[in-house]
Amino acid sequence: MLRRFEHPVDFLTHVERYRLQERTRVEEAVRAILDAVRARGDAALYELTLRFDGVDLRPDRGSAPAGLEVSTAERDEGAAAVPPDLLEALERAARNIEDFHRPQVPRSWLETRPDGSVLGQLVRPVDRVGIYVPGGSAPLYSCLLMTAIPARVAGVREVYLATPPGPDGRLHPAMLAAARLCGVDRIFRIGGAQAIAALAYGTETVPRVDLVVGPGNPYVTAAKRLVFGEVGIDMLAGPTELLVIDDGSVPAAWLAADLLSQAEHPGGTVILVTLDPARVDAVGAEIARQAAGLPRRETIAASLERGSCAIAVPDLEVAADLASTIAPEHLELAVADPWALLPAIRHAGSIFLGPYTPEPVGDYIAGPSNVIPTGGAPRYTSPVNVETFIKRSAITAYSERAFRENAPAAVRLAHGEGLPAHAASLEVRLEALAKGEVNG
Ligand code: HSO
Ligand code: ZN
Repeated sequence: MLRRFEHPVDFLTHVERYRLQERTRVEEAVRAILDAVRARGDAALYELTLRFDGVDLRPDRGSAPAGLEVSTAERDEGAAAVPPDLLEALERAARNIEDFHRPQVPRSWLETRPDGSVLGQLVRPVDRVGIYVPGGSAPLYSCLLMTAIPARVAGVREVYLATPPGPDGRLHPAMLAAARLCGVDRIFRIGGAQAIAALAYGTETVPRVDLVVGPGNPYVTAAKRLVFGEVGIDMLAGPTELLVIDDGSVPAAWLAADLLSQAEHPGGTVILVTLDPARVDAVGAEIARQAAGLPRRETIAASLERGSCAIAVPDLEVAADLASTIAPEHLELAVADPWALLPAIRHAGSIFLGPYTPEPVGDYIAGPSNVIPTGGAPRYTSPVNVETFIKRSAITAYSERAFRENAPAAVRLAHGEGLPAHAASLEVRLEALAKGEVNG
């Protein structure tokens, strides 16, 4: 059942408290893991993999498969084991993801000003990206497509995958097939905070990357926050969130199914904001009925008991305002006229409009990435996209005239800041020009 709040302030406090708890509770444990990998490299990775994933990957252990990196033979063998209909579905998803991201590629630009100076921006991709894909609770190969494809479209040279090994040390065949589809260069069977540490710091086996992307549990998310600065990160994409705004126009059974889809992720937060107080009970009853038949009902029950909740509000304006304040990862506008409501939404990671856009079309097939900021981060950042994998170098080329006209003001500013060596770099040129020592 969804915990019901009568007052918006209590409702918002509940959501924020849950998020804070999720952000901070694992930080100490994560620091210890990061330090171990930084200090002892591969040896620490083998130990932590044995401790957390229950598999001994040390090459001298005789257990197959061995090693932190997945061999070419294992990659081929795994990918070949994927049933054709699943492969076709992966290919369809890959096409849709590529189609959505292609038009996002930004262009470099240069502009020549009347004074002869040239200013601009040079767009360059990151060299090497490490993608983390969760695999413990479910092998989220869809997240691999949703990150590796925009990275490739952006022109990233080297794409690595880190994902936890299964109990037999192997990766899910569909993960390997997805990796082949999007041209992943190297695959490491490492999970959790230790995978983030390996990608960020580098070890004997894992070369350090420039940017770490991908979703993860609270350990992975805390690790990304702690390594940021040594390495770039996409954003903080922690346990999933879905907020549904409901005006009664979509069947309660459909909304219950949508909410359950995200409650099926460990630690998921699902929130119903409805115009009709009776719908809280109707959707709640449907949730209970449908959940009883789902194999992951324990995970679902835990998700529903923690951050999840419901509230009835007087009108759509209040609903949009509450949703924007929460800034959820996913927002469904399950209302008769979603386009009329859209302008009132200020913050949400990915927005789903109308009765035929349940959140899972975004998880798997529509095209926009399913790696989306959570925990309120949509207030200031975006889902993974081509821009995630590029940066822009500023370009400045002054002409003599531009220099003559602008340098004196720069000299004044430098003296004002008390930085005479800065001023001198400009003055030495201005003096030469004044003496006619240079012609240009
Ligand atoms: N809803 C998850 C992504 C996902 N769901 C992948 C299923 N597979 C976080 O946005
Ligand atoms: Zn999902």
